[in-house]
Amino acid sequence: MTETTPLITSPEHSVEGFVREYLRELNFSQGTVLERATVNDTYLALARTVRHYLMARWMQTTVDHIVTQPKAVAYLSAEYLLGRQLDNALIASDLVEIATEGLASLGLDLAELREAEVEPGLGNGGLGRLAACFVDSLATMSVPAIGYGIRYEYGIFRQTFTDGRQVEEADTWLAGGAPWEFAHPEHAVTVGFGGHTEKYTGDDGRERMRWVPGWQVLGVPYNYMVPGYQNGRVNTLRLWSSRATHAFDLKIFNYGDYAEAVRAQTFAENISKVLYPEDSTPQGKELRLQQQYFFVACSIRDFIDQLLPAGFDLHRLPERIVFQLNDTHPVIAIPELMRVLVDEHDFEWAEAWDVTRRCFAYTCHTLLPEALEVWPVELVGRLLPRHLEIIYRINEEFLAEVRESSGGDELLVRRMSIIAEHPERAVRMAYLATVGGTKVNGVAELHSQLLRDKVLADFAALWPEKFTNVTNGVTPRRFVKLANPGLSALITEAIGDGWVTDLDRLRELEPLADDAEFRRRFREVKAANKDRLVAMLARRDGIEVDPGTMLDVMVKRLHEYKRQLLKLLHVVTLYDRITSGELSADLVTPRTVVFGAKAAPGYVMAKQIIALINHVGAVVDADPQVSRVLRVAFPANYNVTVAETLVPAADLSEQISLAGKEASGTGNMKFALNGALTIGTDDGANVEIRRLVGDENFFLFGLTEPEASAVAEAGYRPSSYYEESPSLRRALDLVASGAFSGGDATVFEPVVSNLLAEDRFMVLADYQSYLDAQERVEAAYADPEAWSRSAVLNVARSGFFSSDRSMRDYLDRIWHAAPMDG
Ligand code: HBZ
Repeated sequence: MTETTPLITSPEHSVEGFVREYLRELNFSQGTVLERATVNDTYLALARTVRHYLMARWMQTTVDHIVTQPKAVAYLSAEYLLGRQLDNALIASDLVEIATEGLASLGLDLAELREAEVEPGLGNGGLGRLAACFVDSLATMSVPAIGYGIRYEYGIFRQTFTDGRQVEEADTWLAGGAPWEFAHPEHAVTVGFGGHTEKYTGDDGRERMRWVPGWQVLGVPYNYMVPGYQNGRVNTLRLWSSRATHAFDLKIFNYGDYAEAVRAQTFAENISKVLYPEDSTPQGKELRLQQQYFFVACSIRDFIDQLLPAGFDLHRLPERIVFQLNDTHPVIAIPELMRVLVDEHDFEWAEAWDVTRRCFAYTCHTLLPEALEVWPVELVGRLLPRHLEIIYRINEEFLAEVRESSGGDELLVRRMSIIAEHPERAVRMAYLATVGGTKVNGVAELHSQLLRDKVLADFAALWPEKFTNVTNGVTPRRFVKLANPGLSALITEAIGDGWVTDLDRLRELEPLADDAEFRRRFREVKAANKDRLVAMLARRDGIEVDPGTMLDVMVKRLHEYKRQLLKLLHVVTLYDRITSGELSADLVTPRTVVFGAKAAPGYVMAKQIIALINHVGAVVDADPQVSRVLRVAFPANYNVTVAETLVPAADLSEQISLAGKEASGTGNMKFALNGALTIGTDDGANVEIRRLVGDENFFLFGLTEPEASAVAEAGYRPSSYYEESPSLRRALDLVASGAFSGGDATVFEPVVSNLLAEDRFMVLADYQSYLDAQERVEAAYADPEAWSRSAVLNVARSGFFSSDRSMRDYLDRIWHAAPMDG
């Protein structure tokens, strides 16, 4: 057993203890007094105080990992969309009441301090948020795990609207102070780029290769606490920040070229400067590949050199670690580990390959071909010449295997090659990940099936046992307990508080769906959540919402496949029917349609759709007859913090992607868990949600995946739907007429003509089915008792979608690692 040093103890878990600690922080760390403190000062002092309560657990967890040397999970993700840290730290350490009371005794309001925190938005959307949920679950389940990623100085851009159009602003999340991070420059590691490779003869007389990088940067680790929920555990999230190496600037300083030295610094720091805001169409930018290699090289070095005991036999590496690759962004880690083992640790190629393959597993998050990363060979060769050689050799040996097992099927060989030949020679990262890891998983049943049958079919035929599914999940701590305190209290009163870490227990609520008093209280909670949302939208966005209306919510990245346009066509159709007199406003269920969506800055169509939503919203709101029953609210800068208020207030959850395009969705899970009913297609995890909550508690519409494929195969003609449906024609004509663009018919012409000519995601094909489903929604909503019964059943039957369950599935099917406690 390793000897370890004695550990600190926590501050006293009482109001007095808390206040003492808080004032000490305010005075000693913030260097101010209450009378002079700004809101930000009081927030920072609070964050540091709460941090202190978690510190002993963090140190203890770290020591336990050192002492017991368990098999650990390293989650490699270019994104962590964390959301605010304070609230989560408060619930994890069970300090909410103590802090509320303690602060109140000082004349401070916890709610106000909480608002001062700028969320770390180090991710684009679902994939980044999933990583954040997973590290939360791993900590709560006492799994020895570490999250590795990038400490972007600027996270996802802040969205504002000018004339309804998206404008991006830099996300300066670090500006107000960063109380949750711990920089460890003493553990910085060096990462090489560029240069060349050369043969040399080792001391043992063997021929070897080595990489002589052309330039280097430092990776400085920043540690963040990942507190488990009231279980005494705190795991670590380690994000890397790039710096210039000392050697580099010293050399230049010695030449006396001060300006050049400073330039070098900036150059190095650029690597972790900004998160790329493209969520599904990677642009193949050189800096992006630098980011990817930077963080995985740092992480592998960190694990091997610092976290393993000295003298550890690396042949046994798979006993101590599994690296989970969050999509293809970290896949360059596979040739990097090969390089470390072969070039730096003298492994034979075959030995190294055997170890490497057992250390990695790959999660795919997409089905869109344009989202599959490929890196031009020219770029990889220039930036990472040794890695390109290694990739070539991996490919050569792999293709020899394919040739042999297929009896020399050269077509198959070409199809499966890790190197694509057209349109340019490029490395297919998904193929490299599939060849170089033990397992490949999709993120919902349908998605995993389609991966096996379509995207990676040749690989699934070769290695059927490599393919598996792990359906996504979300953390009930953040998305129920913290976001929906009213519902949480109601659930806890009914079934106790075990559900927070064992979400299947929500099943025990099922009988209460038939209890009128429970349903009444459930509606009361929903109404209070709507009031909270209304207050937030008024304060934050100056948007006025009537809490008495049905809240119909579509929040997610703006992408054509997600079909915000379908939702918008529903709005336009309602508007048209009311203004034309076809439909009396009195017969329409009053609703507020809420959109939240950021578009990738270079995605022109997505940005036009945002403008169209805002313009339709303005016209709808300006019409007194229509706005009585229909409003459109589009708060700018949708993020995790907004989701936490919006999701618990929703009545209707819009999950309307074209079947076969949304890998899973995780927003869909958050809404169901908070008692919204879903209107959705048979896509991603919607399939599983519907199966669990029951057909009668879900509004299904649209083509199925096989149907959509068949339509595409036969030749989809969107204009035929336009010709055959008067209602669709009127909606599209209205948009095309300039009715939502001050009479200027050219503004949204590209949107309409794209729908009529191409409509890649079959909006027009699903339009009628969607409208019919919305009519069923209206009918159901008219009966509050039946609606709330369905809503309660949605909650009761959605326990499966806890990310704790996802983590159990990863542990059993992929990682073969175990929790520390029990
Ligand atoms: O990952 C999403 C999927 O679209 C969604 O269906 C799924 O639920 C979620 C979690 O599995 N994918 C993303 O969010 N993807 C990205 O954010 C992304 C970011 C950078 C890229 C490519 C994709 O270069």
